[in-house]
Amino acid sequence: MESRNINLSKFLARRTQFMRASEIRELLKWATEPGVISFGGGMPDPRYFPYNDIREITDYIIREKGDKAFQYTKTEGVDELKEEILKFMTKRGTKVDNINQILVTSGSQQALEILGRIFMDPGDLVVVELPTYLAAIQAFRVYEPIFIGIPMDDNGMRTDILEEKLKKIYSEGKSVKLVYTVPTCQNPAGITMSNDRRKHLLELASKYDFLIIEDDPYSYFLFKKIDFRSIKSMDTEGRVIYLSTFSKILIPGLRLGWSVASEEIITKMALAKQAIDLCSPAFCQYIAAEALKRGVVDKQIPIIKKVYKNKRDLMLEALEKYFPEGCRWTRPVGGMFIFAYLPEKIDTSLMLEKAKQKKVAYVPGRSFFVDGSGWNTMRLNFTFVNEEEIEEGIRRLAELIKEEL
Ligand code: PMP
Ligand code: G9A
Repeated sequence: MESRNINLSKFLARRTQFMRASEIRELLKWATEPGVISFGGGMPDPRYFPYNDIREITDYIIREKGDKAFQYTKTEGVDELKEEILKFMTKRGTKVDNINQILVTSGSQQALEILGRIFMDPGDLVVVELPTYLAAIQAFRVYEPIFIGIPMDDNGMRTDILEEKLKKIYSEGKSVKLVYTVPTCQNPAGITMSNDRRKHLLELASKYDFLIIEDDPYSYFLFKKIDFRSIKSMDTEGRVIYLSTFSKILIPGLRLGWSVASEEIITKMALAKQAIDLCSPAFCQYIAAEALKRGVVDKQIPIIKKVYKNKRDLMLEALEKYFPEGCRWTRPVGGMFIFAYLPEKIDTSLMLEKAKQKKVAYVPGRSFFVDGSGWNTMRLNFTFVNEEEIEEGIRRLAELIKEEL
């Protein structure tokens, strides 16, 4: 067929101008090639995937439940899975009243997109942490909110600063619609918000009438005993939309996450989901339900946690040994990431091309900041690499940084 060059931009919807590639997804194109030491994407260590369990479960599902598992299913999710999620959440301290408060999504990433879709109009004020999860920014941005970044310290989001901002915003006759937070083992900073701050955030939500999105993929991997409660578990007004995922506690290949919120919110989310993908894969949902039922998830969590803690320690040691003066980094209490601040003259986005040549990958930090800062920062994932690669990878990075100084 004859091919002609068309002017595509003439056809594209306005919202496409707000679409940006995720730095993490871009990295995947080269960071997983042989020889590259990748501190890039937040990928689990594949050596610890429960291959045998999943093989047995898959056989069982095909044999016993194939008719349902190979079929379309409800948009809200397979009831059997939602029952298991309810028990799992309750056991972990967040009581869910009934399964109508749960929506199964295609990864929690889909929930982020749905929440942008149902809640954000152009110009709406949305609060996020500085830094925050870049793919949440990516999902929300197409709906054109105005982001307000709130700094963090070792106790998480500075809710005192948020309160000051809220006072000012409301005195100008405006209002905040949503606060998005990753309160436990934050991505990218590894910080966990204290209980006092969580309570304060809820008080502010009530006083100033906004919703909270509590995104929680990592609370399973807390390396030291910290007393914390999910924000959702303290939510008496139905203001919190809680998100979690099977990606880190089972396998990301299932592409399954879940949301917990009031029935009213879940109904709206499900309506949006219908138009996106009708339902999440039933086959995966039956596998996840069975994995919860058989205790595979409960078995995986402590195994993975131990491995990740050791890797975090190895990375911290290597950073101490190799990174030059003028660099500082977070000491994460859990999760998968260390966040490093380099001397201000270094632009880590520009430096990435050289890192590629040295076969070491990291995520440039700028995309985690909604205020345009963070050009001199980088996120280092410590879970995907093998233990023996960590020191060498950090040595390569340190060499690069010294060359830039
Ligand atoms: N939120 C946060 C904070 C994440 O770190 C991730 C994955 N890295 C996600 C959401 C999305 O995870 P998934 O779609 O695999 O459930
Ligand atoms: O592969 C992805 O995009 C998921 C990983 C998220 C992250 O690295 O934070």
